[in-house]
Amino acid sequence: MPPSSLRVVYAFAREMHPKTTDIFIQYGTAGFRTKASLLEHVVYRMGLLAVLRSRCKNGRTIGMMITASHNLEPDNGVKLIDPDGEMLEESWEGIATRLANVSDNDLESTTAQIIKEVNADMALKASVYIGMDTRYTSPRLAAAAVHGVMALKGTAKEFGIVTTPILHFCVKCRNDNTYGTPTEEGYYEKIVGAFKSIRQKLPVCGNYNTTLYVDGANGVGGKKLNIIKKTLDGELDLVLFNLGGNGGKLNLNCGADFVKVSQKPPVGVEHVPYQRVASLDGDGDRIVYYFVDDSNNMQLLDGDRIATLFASYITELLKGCDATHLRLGLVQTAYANGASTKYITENLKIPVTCVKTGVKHLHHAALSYDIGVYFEANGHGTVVYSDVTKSTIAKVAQEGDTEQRKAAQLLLSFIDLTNETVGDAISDLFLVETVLCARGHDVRQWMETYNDLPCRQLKVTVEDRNVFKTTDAERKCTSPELLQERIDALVSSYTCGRAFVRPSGTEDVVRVYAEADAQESAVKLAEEHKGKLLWKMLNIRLFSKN
Ligand code: G16
Repeated sequence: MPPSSLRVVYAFAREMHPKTTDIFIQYGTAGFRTKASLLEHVVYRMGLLAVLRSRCKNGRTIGMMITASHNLEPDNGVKLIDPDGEMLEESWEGIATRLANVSDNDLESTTAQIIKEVNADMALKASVYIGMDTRYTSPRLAAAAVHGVMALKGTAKEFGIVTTPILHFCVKCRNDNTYGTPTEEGYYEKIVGAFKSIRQKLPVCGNYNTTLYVDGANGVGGKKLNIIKKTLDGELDLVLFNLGGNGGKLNLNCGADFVKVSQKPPVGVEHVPYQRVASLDGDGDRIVYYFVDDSNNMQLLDGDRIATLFASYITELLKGCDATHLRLGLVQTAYANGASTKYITENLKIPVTCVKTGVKHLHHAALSYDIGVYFEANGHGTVVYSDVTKSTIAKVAQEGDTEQRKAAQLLLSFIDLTNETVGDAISDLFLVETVLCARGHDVRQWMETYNDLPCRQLKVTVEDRNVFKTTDAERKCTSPELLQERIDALVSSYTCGRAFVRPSGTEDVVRVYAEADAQESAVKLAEEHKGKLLWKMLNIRLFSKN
């Protein structure tokens, strides 16, 4: 494609997706997120960038997902997916931010500069897969994405409404046909097929009950489970709530983020004491479990619990396969409950790595293990397995003794059931159900493994969240000045106290996390931070050493 034809990049922008705001926007934790009305030009430009990324990857397919995941309905967002189904490489985030913020008049020249910088061969073909969530603003943004791809003569394929993880899966399959078929049906075939194959090997036993209630957050995940439900042949009886009808609003007082942060059950779900409930988020990439007890108190089984469940079960299977030389590790973030980290290291004896928030960070750290289990406490996570792991287990499944072959076949199906590209609520749901079924456990037995330290999470709205800088996997604040000293002073008066603050990368807020030995203390500690933070922001100059 000759550079002169970049004229169309400007023409499309000016005529169809003009930049109508000067508000600076940044590629954050999971792409660009803001009010949907501010995003059309950004999504168009990300269509351009996706084509360049595809050309830089020799024409391999790149994904573009239109979603603001756990955010409320008026927001939307866009993120790019790399050829292996992973999040966009971090070094391109700055390029994305630059392209999103230039004026329409500078768009043509900036595109030309970027082509030169990244050395994109414009003669190559380019392929971009586009998916969207159920937000009413998504179709318009998906159209802008297609126009961006067309403007640079790439080929766009639209998947319509899909969960974020389904799109990640399809991108991976398109570039690596050993992983599966790159269609929504191909995803169902792989995941449901693996689940049924496991169920044939594991009879339902003990206290495990095949009924599972699901809170669909009024988003796409519940809708897709409604399709899957019909194909489960009674292996799992899904009772679905919050599917988007009856005026239910996306993520509003429901969904994984609401349940985790507010520590309350969602609206719209019927509650029966001790019945397992899985709560998904708006685009189906996060999941937490909970139940209400007979005093109507909610007991949460969050991402940390799911991670420990997976890690302990995989450890058992590795022992069964006599393959304990394979290194299993767990990756968490600062939000991981201190009790879970203690349980993993002291009881399960599994190494733990702590990284910054954002699945991209967890995913990369997990790849350093033969088997890497990664989860954020908010329910975003999955498991990744190295090629050596897969070939070792496949060999045991062929050549081991009867017991070893049995364990290896179960582990191979467990691997097949995992969406290794990214955290996936649907795949995780079937994995959790597999482990509980294998152990014959109900939610009380799952809960008994360790006791969470009481914790509290709050949001603080500040004038400029960018003044907050952190280090040590976000466990320490380096800016504003003196803030960390104050946090340390506050925490020191609490038993088992721990707290941190960090700027969100998906919402215009600063997040506060606190834990302590008692619920009232955790709440008090978080509230104290909130108070201090606001005061700090209002009086920022008073604290400056200058
Ligand atoms: C996204 C990211 C997660 C992150 C969450 C909150 O989730 O994929 O890794 O934990 O945002 O991030 P922050 O605290 O920076 O706002 P989702 O489900 O919204 O895509």
